Amino acid sequence: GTSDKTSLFSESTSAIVYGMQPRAVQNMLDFDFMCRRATPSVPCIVYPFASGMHYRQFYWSSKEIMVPVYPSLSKALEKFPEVDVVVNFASSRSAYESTLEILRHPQIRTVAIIAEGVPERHTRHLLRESKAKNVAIIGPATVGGIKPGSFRIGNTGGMLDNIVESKLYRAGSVGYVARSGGLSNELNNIISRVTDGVFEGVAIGGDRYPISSYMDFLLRYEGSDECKMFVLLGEVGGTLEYQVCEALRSGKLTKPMVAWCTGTCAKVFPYEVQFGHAGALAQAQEETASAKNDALRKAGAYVPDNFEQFAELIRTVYDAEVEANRLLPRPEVVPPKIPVDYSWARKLGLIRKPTMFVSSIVDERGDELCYSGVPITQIFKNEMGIGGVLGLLWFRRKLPAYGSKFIEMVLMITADHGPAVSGAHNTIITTRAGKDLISSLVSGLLTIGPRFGGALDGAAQRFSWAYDKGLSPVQFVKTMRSRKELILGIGHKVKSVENPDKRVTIVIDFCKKHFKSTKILDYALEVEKVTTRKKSNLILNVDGAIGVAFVDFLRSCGLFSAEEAQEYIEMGALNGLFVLGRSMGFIGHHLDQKRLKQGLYRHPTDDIAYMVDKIH
Ligand code: Q5B
Repeated sequence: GTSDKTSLFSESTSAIVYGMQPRAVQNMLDFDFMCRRATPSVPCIVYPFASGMHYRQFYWSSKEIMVPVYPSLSKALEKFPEVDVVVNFASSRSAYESTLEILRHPQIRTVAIIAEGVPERHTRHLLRESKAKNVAIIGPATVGGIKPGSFRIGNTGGMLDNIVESKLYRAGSVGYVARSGGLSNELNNIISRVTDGVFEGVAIGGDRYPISSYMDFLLRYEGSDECKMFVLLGEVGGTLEYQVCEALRSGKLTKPMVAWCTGTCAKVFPYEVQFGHAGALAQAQEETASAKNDALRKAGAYVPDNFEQFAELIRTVYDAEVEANRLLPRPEVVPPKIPVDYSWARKLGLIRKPTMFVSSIVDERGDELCYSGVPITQIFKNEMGIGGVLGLLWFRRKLPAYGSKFIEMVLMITADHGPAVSGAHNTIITTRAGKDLISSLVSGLLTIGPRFGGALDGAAQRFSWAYDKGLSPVQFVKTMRSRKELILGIGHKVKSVENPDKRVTIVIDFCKKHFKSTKILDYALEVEKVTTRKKSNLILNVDGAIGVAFVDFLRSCGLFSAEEAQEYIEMGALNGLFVLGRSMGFIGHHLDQKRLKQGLYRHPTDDIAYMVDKIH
């Protein structure tokens, strides 16, 4: 570590990240942990768009920690008086205003501005303000900088493996300044390979007028005993490198410097070439990379002939310093391991874990939502309809057209049967008690069961069982009577032989016309003949007709094995058809009551036989 007074960052630097950048914050915390810092460098985040103070979860190694998010910078600074750095991730539109706000707080000594494209008149104003207040500004248009072993600004230094590879978890002896954040990563890499590592590195930013110059940082490095040599990686465009030449000549900078300005190839173009950065454009001969390289060389810097020789030259200068006992290589340390992020490790195929859930009907993760593997656009293109969708979601099959039609028919005929039935009645009472749509619907649905609307599965099970057993209709009715069991699917409160249920006729006619077999339906109609002989309302009712017809469909359509067909019947899939269909009606009744503005219902007491005994 360092207690260097000239340094902007130390291993106790505390910084606010301004803007919602959870990835960058996590990167900073991971770096901190790797540097064996005692505490994380980001005690809080400031996000002006947050609706209130809240927390976000981050990792400190494998432990989860909560980092507070404040909408107001002042509040955050009040809470954390030790903070003196702000990493400003505000967009180019708001970077200026937010930096001015940051500069109003004397607590802040360093600001990194990440945004690219901040207007020049704004950066000039920020330059004046920051100089007047003696605040160091890094940027705009930069990843920032890094002080190995102490502090990293945002994403500087790249991914964790890069941090390890470039040994940024502990300080070396080489201080560098660069224009570009991208190239600063390259520098980290080069310097770690050919020397004992980076002391501190800053990318001043690629804009034409970065707020801080190379010299601002080089002078700090000059003042630090731990920084033994400099590396400068300049760029075509601008004249900042001449300030460095001047300082080398005047003796303001005394440590050995290896320098290179990129963009020497610009001279092979017959016109001005704008490189990646706004500032990377030579507007005069002196702004070309070659002119600046020549000047640096003349001023006493070590300048290679081309970029390929840059690394070797750094090595040579470093070795000479070591040889002359002016530089004692910093010892190597083993950094603590940072756990790999789960999602990252999974992506790389490094880990596997048993899943908690299995699901086999819908996959929404890809480009397109798929029902049982059929993309939603296909479903519409092929006009699969509600019946087709239900087939995919309930039975994981592309049903034949007549199967889809059958399902749609079932949903239509079960959609409603008036306000008097148990379910609609419940829905109406619930609505009139002032409840919402879902409560009213659910109240109605909860009445569906063995007596009302929920006899489809029971009918399917019993009739198919009797048929498979070879019981005659009379034997079946007798058996059920001896067991004291009602035959589900038989009987109706109001429908009878004299008042037949048209819905049942519709089902029978459809099945007779389209199904490959109607054996169970035929059997149920024979049973009906037996039961209606006893009482004319003991007809095959709508539940029963649909239930047995569905068994015929499952068994004869050719898409299901006998076991699969049986499984769906035992699972209780068929009552779902009534539930789904009747939901349309219940919702209708709810809306109807609302529309009619019906008040709270109370049942008349004269309609209730009170038989309450006196307790003596
Ligand atoms: N008996 C439906 O009964 C009802 C018998 C039976 C043998 C039977 C009754 C029943 C089975 C369940 C069923 C679905 C409660 C019905 C539906 C949707 C709906 C509704 C709508 C819509 C009607 C009189 C005599 C007694 C009984 C005997 C009755 N059922 N024997 N097997 N299944 N069925 N539910 O009129 O000797 O006199 O004591 O439970 O399939 O829910 O519109 O309303 O769309 O919303 O109250 O269509 O049949 O007759 O109970 O007084 O019985 O017949 O043992 O004999 P009732 P009960 P006994 S469709």
